[in-house]
Amino acid sequence: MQKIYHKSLLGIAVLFFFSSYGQQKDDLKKQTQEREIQTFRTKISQYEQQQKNEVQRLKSLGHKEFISENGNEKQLIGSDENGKPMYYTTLNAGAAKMTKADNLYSGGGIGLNINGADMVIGQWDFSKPRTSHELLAGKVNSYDNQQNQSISRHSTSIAGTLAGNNGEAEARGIAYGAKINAYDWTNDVNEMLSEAYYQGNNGILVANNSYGFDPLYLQTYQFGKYNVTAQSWDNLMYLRPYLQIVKAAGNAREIDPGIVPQVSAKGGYDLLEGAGVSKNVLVVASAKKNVNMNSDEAFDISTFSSYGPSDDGRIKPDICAPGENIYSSIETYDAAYGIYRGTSSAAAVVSGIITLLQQYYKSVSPSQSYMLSSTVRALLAHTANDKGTEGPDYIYGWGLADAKRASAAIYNNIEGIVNNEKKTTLIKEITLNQGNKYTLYVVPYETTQPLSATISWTDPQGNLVSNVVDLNNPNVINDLDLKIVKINSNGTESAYYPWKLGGMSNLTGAATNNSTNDVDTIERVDIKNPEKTTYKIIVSPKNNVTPLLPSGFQTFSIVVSNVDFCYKDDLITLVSPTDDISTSQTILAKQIVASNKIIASVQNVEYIASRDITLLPGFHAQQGVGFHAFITPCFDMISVLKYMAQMRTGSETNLSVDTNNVATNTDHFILFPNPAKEEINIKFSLQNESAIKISIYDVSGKLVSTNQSSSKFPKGEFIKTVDTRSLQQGMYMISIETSEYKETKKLIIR
Ligand SMILES: [Ca+2]
Ligand SMILES: [Ca+2]
Ligand SMILES: [Ca+2]
Ligand SMILES: [Ca+2]
Repeated sequence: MQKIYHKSLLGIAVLFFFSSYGQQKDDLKKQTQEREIQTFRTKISQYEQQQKNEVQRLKSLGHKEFISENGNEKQLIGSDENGKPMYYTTLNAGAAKMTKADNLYSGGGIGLNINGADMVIGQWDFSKPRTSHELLAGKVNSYDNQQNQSISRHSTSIAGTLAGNNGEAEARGIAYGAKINAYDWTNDVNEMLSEAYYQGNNGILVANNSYGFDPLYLQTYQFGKYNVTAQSWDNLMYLRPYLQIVKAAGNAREIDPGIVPQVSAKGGYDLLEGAGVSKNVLVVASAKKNVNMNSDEAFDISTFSSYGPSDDGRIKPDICAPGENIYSSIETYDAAYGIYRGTSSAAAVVSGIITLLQQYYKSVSPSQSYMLSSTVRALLAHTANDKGTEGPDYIYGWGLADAKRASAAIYNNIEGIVNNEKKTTLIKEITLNQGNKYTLYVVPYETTQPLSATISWTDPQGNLVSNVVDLNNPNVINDLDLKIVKINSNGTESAYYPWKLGGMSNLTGAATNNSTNDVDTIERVDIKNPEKTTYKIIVSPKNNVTPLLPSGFQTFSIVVSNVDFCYKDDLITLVSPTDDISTSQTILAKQIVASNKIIASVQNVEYIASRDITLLPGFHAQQGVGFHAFITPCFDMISVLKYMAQMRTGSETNLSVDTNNVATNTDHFILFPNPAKEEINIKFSLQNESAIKISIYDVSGKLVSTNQSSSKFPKGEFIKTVDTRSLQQGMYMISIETSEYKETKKLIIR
C-alpha cells in the first residue's frame, strides 16, 4: 500500500453533456404537430371559404374582383374584421453582385459552386409566370389548372429574379440553378402548408410572397397590427419549422398621402400590413445602390420602401436587399426583358440567397441537413451589412443581406465538417426545456473584431389584438433572452445586452443595448472590443415560471462569431491561502488542479474544464457550500441537466490505491489513441512539481514540433493533448521531458 497524492477523485460529478435535438422529443413533437396541422388546415379552409363568400358578397355590391393599375395587379381577396374589402396587390416599384451572392457561384472567388441546383423555391404570386420565356424554360413546376391562368408581368419578373437562367450572367436569377413551384395567391396558406419541407419529405424551404394587402383599402388601425393573416402565417411556420416565408415590406411610401394619410402621418413609419407584422416571416425592404459601386456602404433605402415597426415595436422590416434596377424577364414575349423596382424584387433576391445558403449548409453540415428557418433568420441578421443608424432600425431592419458573410459563417462553423483550419463561428440549433438555461463559454478569437451572438426562434402564433391604433401588447409568446456576460479577473461579471428599438413612441431613435429585449424574436448582442478572457453567452426564457408554450419547450438557433472555442488557460492550479474562495465564481481551464484550498460556505462555485479536474488532499469545502465541478469539451451546456452537485463536508481523506496503478520509473507516460489522427493525448504523472516539455521527431530524428509549459505543473497525474493535424501520415517519436525523467515512445499518425 502506498499513499498517493494525485488523481484523488472525491466523488465529484463529472459530466459530458452534448445538447442535441433529442430523438424522443422529436417523435413526441411530431405527433403533436401532426394533430395541430390537421386542426390548422381545417381552420384555414373554413377561413378561406368564408373569404371567398365575402368576395362574392362584395362583388355583388359592385366591388371589382381584379384591378390593374400603375403596373400592379390587384385582387379582391376577402374582407376585414368590419366586412370592408381587402385587396392583395403585387409590390412592384441586377441584384446578385450587390448582395455578393455571386461569390457562391462557380468562379466566384471562394471555391464554391453553389447556384441552387436541385433546390426548389416556392413562388406565390398574382398569377402565372410566362413559363416559355427563355429565362424560365423548364424552370416552373406545379402550376395547375386550379390557379389563375393569365400570364402576368409581375410573376414573370419575380420568377426570373428567383431562378431565371438563359446562360448569361446579366439576366440570370440569384439561385439560377433552382426550379420554381409556382402558385397563385388564392389559398396561399393551405398551399404553403402542403408544399413545405419537413424532415423525411422533400418540400420547399423558401416561399416567396411579393405581395400584400393594398394600403388603399386599409383602416388606420390595420397598419402594424398583428391580424389574422400575421397569426396564420406564424402558425404555419411554427408547424413547418424549416419553411422560411419571405415577404415584401411594401412600397407604400410612394403612395399619395392625400389618398392614404398613413403614408405621411408618421413620416413613412408604421406602414407594414398583414404578414409583414408576423414574427417568423422575413420581411424585406428595398435598397438602392448609390453611384459609388465599390463601397459596401453605398446603399440607401428606396424612396418607396415601407418602414416598420409592428405596433408592438418589433424590428421590422427584418432585412433589406437591392430592389431597384433589377433586370429580369417580362411577359410580352419569350426574349423580353425589363427593369424592375419594388420590394417585390428585393424579397425575391432574399429568397434566392436563402436557397443558396440552404444548399451550401446541407453540403457541409455533419448531419447533412438543412437549416431550420430560425437559423436562416439568425444567420441573415448576424451577417447583415448595417445601414442607417448603428444597429437595427425600422428602415433597413438589420441591414443589407450579405450572402458572402453568411456563407463565410457557414464555412467557419465549428459544428461543420472540419478542414485543417481554425474555425471561429458556431451555428447551432438547441431545444430549451421549461426552466432550463443555455450557457456557452467562449474566448474571443481576435480582440480587434466584435464578439457577436445572435439568436432567433420560430415563435408560436401570437394572440389576436383588438382593433385599436398602435396597441403595443407584445405579440411574442416564448420570450427568450440573450445576454453575454464577461467574467472579470476578480470574479465579478459584466453583462452585455441585445439591441432593441424604442417602438411607436420613439420611431427614429437609435437602437440601445442596455437591457433585455422583451419583444423581438431575433436578438443580437455585439461586444465591439472584446478582451481575451472568458465570456458566458446565456440564453434563457424570460423567467422560470411562465411556461414555454405549447409543450414546455422551444427550439432556438444561435450564431456566434469571432470565437476561439477553447478555454484561455491550459492549466489552473489553485492553492491555499491565495486561492481560497469566499464568493460565487466560475473557474475555467482545460485542466484544473486544486489542493490545500478552502471553499467557504457560498453558493455557485463552479469548476469547468475540458479535460479533467483534480482535487488533491487539502482541498476542503465547508459545510453548506454549493460547489459544482464538471467537464465539458469546451462548449456549451444546459443548466438544469449539468448540475449533479456534490456537497462536500468534513475533512478529506487520502486515498490508497494498488501500486500497480502508479506509474513506475520505466513507464512514465502513456499515449492514446495510438495510431492517432487529429490529436494525441499524453497521460503522465509527476512525483514533484515540474515544468514539462513535449517534443515530436520524425523517423530521421528531425524535430517537427515542441511544446514547453510556461509554468510548473504540481505533482499529480495529467493529460496533455497535442494537435497532430499538421503531421503527415507515418511514424514519429514523441518524448516527454520533466525535471525527473525523459522518455520517448513511438507515435503513428494515420
Ligand atoms: Ca393558389
Ligand atoms: Ca400602427
Ligand atoms: Ca442600422
Ligand atoms: Ca427576449
